[in-house]
Amino acid sequence: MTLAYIALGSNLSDPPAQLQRAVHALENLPGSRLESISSVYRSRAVGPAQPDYLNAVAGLRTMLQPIALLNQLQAIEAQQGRQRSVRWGPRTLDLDILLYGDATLHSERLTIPHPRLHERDFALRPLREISVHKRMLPNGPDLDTLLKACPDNHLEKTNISLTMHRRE
Ligand code: ROI
Repeated sequence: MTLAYIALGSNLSDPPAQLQRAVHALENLPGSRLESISSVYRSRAVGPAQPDYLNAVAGLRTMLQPIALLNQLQAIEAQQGRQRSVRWGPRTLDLDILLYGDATLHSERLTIPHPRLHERDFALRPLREISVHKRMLPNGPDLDTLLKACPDNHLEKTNISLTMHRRE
């Protein structure tokens, strides 16, 4: 089992409900166990003008290989009405693999660690909140160092909380 960290983001169609549905979907992935979920943060959109985002990060212990995990995450996005029309446009749900254990991977569909993690405080802050190790990135600097160098997206912790249901 590998501990993967997944970023959740939404800025359309009731974002708190989108994130909660995504948490339930992650809990039901085959060969996986949802281990942790961060607080929910509000952030200004990076990219074209659009509504603010809600973002969070989940820790998922999984037997799925990275591409199989990506396929599962894209199926959840599709179930929640994600349309991939506009690049960097608003979305009902975005699920990105940030880290997969300490693996590095580079293929056409998937790069791990996530190639823009270091410039996204809306992923770094919730990741730091739930990560078990401070030094997370394979061969990279620790999360505090990355956060200090990261652009400010007016990140705010909200009091929205996401619920996990343990299956056993
Ligand atoms: N901006 C913020 N603040 N949060 C996101 O999750 C997010 N996701 C995206 C783009 C459009 C790049 N901007 C974002 O995919």
